[in-house]
Amino acid sequence: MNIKLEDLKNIYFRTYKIRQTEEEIAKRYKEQEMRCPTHLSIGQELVPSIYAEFVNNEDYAVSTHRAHAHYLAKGGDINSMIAEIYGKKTGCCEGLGGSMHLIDKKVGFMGSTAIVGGTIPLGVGLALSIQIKNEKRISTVFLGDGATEEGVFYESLNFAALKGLPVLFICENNLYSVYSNLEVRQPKNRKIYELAKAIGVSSSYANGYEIEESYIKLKEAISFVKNERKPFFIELDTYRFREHCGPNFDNDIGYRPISEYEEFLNKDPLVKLRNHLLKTNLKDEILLKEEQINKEINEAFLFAKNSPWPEYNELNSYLFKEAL
Ligand SMILES: Cc1ncc(C[n+]2csc(CCOP(=O)(O)OP(=O)(O)O)c2C)c(N)n1
Repeated sequence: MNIKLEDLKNIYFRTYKIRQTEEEIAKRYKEQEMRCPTHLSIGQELVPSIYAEFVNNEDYAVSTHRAHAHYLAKGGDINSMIAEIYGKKTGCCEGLGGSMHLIDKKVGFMGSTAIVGGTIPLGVGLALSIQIKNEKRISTVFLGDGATEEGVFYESLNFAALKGLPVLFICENNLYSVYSNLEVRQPKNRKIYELAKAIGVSSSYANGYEIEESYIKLKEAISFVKNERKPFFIELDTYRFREHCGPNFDNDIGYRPISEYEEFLNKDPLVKLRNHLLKTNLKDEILLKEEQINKEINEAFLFAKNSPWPEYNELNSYLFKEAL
């Protein structure tokens, strides 16, 4: 592969950490201690893992209901994330938000919401603030293919193009919006990234299961926003292995063909990356690091379980920000 080994290792460890964290959530979900809905990214981890190679803590990012991968890739604190999912006071929203409301300002992860498309204008607004303050950082909006059907998507891209804002839109196209395939939601042969181009936002496409292609295209996209200080839209194909919301597999309900699911499962980039790295002379290092990551994840669950609940009377505490 035409990617430096050091970078490849970083990408793999990030992908592994996200996958294992979510596998652990799935495993423990039936204990009924996590009482909020959770949308897992299992199968979709490669794109945020590569993205993280080219941004730093100064750069902003916002995300969707499927936010765990983006939060962790951006360097978000895992203890705060798991505690948030457990509804604990030590969570990143003090336990009042749950899985879909993740935030870690220390690493520039500025939030996620359950409203499809809801964070698109927030990411554009962050880019406007960067422009006004003449800062070097960029803003990133993670969105799904379903969010491109919301009116706010068009308004936000239009505004970003008009003002020339340093914002990167990363559209993870996993083909589905809940149980509806793209084919029943958008006209045949429409390419989402071409739609962005028509609005005036430069754009590109990559197969999000091809490691090298995604690396090159994401690098180009981020360099463009960093250097040109203009918006860019990148669409990457991906796939989720589990149900839309929850820890289970839902292929039995018939909304997607098993053959399609198996096709993506067979080309799982995490497995591909791991096999590739195990063939190098770094096998011991890889296995040791995986063990460390597993330990970090287990400790995050212990931290969450042992953390206190928020007080009942704190329920309304964060509805309004106090006037300055
Ligand atoms: C404004 C709005 N409409 C509908 C919903 C219900 N809903 C939640 S997730 C989702 C699917 C979104 O699909 P996509 O943006 O492709 O993201 P994915 O779930 O595939 O990651 C829908 C329709 C919602 N939360 N908000």
